[in-house]
Amino acid sequence: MSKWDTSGPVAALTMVAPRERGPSGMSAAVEETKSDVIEVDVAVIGAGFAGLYALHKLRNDLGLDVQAFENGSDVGGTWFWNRYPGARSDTEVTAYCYSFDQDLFEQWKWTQRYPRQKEIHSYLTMFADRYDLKRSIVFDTTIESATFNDDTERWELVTDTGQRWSAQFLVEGVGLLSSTNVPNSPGQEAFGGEIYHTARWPHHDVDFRGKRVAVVGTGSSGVQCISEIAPQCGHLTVFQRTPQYIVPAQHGPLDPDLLEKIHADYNGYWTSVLGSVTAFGFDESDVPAAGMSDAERDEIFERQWNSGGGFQFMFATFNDIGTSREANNAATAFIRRKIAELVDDPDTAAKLTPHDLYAKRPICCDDYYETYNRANVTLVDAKAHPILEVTEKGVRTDEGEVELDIIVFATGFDAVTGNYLKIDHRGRNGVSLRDKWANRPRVHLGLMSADFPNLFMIFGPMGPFTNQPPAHEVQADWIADVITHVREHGLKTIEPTQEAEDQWLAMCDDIAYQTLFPETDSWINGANIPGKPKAVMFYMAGMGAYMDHLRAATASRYEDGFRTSAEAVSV
Ligand code: NA7
Repeated sequence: MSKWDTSGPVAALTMVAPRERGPSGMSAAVEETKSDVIEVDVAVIGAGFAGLYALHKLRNDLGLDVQAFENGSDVGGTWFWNRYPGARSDTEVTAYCYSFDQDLFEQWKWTQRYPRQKEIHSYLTMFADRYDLKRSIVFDTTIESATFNDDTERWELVTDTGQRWSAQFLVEGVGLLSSTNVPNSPGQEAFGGEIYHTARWPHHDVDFRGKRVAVVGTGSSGVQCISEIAPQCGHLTVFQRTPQYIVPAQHGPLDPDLLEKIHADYNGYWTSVLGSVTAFGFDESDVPAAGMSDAERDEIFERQWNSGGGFQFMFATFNDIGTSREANNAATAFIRRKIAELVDDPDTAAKLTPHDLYAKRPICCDDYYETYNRANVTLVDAKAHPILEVTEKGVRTDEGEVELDIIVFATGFDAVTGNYLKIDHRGRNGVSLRDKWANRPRVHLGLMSADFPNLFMIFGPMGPFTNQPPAHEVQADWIADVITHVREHGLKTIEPTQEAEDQWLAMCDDIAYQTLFPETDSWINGANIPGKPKAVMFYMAGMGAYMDHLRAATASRYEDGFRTSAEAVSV
């Protein structure tokens, strides 16, 4: 078996401290309960941004009996796992946090515009402590199956530790970008050095000094760790399969004027975040690039380049980069010229220059292109010369063997659907989620799927393509309202109708095909995973418009597009 083969890959095997085991090999808590089914009102899966807020909302605000499950050994989700060098948010932090508690916002002092992993993890730890959440979370525990019992109309959960739980409602915050993608290059077991995946990074420091390092992959994770590792290591070889358009982040301290503005009108700030397209907290442009002169466009691009941010470059410059070829071409021409200016060696610059549309999740990183001017960095075109195998000493391509001490896979995720499909979900009449989603994911409002009653997916497929934490809160609040509605109206279950789900999918497709995003291959449409169906997986009309749909469902008191089952009335 490959060393990646267990629950997904990589150093997960070594980095998480083993659980305390009882005589049978199970944890003490599990020993006590393995034969019993423990009943709760709500089960929450995941303890990242989404799961923690859902737990707080449902347990502390609604007073429900809630149990959360987390496969990591601590809270944090993305920010527990992604500890690679350079890992940081690339969303302006004032919008990359919880909004519902103004005291929390005022008390927590972020140090930087784009905080590092450690700072965000500390924030989530503080959040869990502030609301006393950890006592309701079982860590180091993976939900293996979730089965809807048609008789009891409850979800039955089985964990990898043998525990059995029963819940009326199941809320999953399992992570959009969490199920790791690891190349299946043969020979990984034979490698004499260290191998890591960015999203399963060990909890100990990795010493790069004097080492020969390879980074495979140049998405958001790859570019962040490339820029950070290069100055630390002996030699860095980057295996780039597809070049991307990368603009500077322009990291720095938090803008005191922005903090002042938020302080002066806290609710107004969040209303504007949630009313925008991206929910990133910056002013989005309402000006189209199409029809403007090249000089006028370049002036705006240059200004944005200097103030930084990937989503900002795509959405704060003009309002049609994602929809108009003319606008998109203007943006890509500008970035291509920057690459040529910034990279000294013309051959390297040519390899780094993309020629496709600018229609993936936009990336920003400081000093990325400049990194290739370092004498200790080599760029390999991994499309022309893919890694054929991992050897004892390094990796082999058709150009020969590259000797290495450390291999870093920055190869991304089985995004959006990956973690949902790892759990064997069975809905009404035993219908399997894996079967239902065999050709594409099917989820109404990005939250609920027909035949899977009382199952809520925070940031499930067909949800908004936006900054996540504020959207998590909106979705969890909506879920809380639905659960309250069910309980207060003597209902047992609620689920979307098939018709509503089909209409939502058709609308998501219609909107997506008015943009350029379906025209490039990336994790956004599933094209990064061999064999995965390529499909629209997001609602692309923005956060403000998405919230209108949630409000409409609430206003109809879940009459439109949902069906419910009532509690049996005893006579
Ligand atoms: P991404 O954005 O999916 O990037 C993964 C990178 O890894 C990308 O450059 C891929 O090339 C490359 N890749 C994947 N498989 C291989 C193999 N087998 N060989 C060589 N290169 C490979 O993942 P990230 O973790 O960087 O970021 C994901 C999101 O997390 C990001 O958008 C943020 O929202 C946070 P490809 O482009 O597929 O040719």
